[in-house]
Amino acid sequence: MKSIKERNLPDVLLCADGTRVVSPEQWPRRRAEIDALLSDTLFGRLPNLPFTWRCETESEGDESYQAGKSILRVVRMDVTVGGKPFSWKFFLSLPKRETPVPAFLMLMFTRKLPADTVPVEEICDEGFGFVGFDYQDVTSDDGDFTNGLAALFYPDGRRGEHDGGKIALWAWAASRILDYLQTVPEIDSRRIYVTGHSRLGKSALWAAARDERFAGGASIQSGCSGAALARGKNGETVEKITNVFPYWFAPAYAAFANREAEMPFDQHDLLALAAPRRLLVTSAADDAWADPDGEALGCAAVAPVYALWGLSAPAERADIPDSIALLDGQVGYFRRPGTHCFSRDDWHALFRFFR
Ligand code: GTR
Repeated sequence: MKSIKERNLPDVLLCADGTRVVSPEQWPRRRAEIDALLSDTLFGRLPNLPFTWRCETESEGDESYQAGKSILRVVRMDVTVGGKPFSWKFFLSLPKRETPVPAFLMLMFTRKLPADTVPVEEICDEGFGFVGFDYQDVTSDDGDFTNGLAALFYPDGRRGEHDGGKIALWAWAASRILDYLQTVPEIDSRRIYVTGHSRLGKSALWAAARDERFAGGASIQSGCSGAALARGKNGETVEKITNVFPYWFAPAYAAFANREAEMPFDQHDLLALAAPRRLLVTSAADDAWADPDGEALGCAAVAPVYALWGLSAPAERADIPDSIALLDGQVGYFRRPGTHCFSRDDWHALFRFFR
């Protein structure tokens, strides 16, 4: 594997005017620069339109839900953006505890509320609340910008070069649910972590990056344009991803196909926007398309940022075994054997890391 040095990454601590960030006090300025870079060139900016939100409980589970250990609530989110309305549903599963619980907000691949592809009962048994929504309930996973939230932001269904794509819209939806979660007494509002798998791992990283009310995030095999470094990447590349999924990103991103070395950022910049909050990156050993080594190096490359606060991230290693759990720092890295999937083992890493 190519080392961090060999990849010639842009210096995450170097401001555009040549000043170097050496203290936490200086970080917000650099943070704003990175946020602007990624907003313009990677995920895109959503048009700055006024919005409102309100939530309505649609149903509550009965006493037998999870053998009476937890409560279940299906909630409808009603938003207006630029005066136009749209609604979608999400669900909460919260263990009955005396004090507010930390919670995971998951962008999910299932329309079933409550989801049966996620070990919700086990998550609650571990003392975490679980909140989930189906990403395609927000807007479709394709190039059609005339449905759902996309239609509110882009009334004619068209986008400019730097406009936000579907990932930006899914992340925006996660932030609206976070607005509501801040008001839920059973949840500890200072400990809400956003997570998702693959394309939704990329979206979770962008949600955590943009919304500092998230106490952190966990990307599960987010790969290309997620946690994996673009320079020196194996498997999927900027060219491949922007050919097949141009609508996930700002149209401007495609200009960097086969020109990764010229990008003004790399994916450690995305991870840096989570600092100094908790960040977990996970890989599957057989997930060559995502590039597990590139994901591990992304974590190592963000270490200088976390070091500003005296916080640690996994150190760079030349060889990484198929099973490894580096879960003691403020940035964690986890790899397990097997293929591309948000598995039970990945959840166990989340429990250990966010406990
Ligand atoms: C793949 C895509 C990946 C990843 C994955 C997924 O087809 O190339 O970047 O996002 O989809 O979301 O499952």
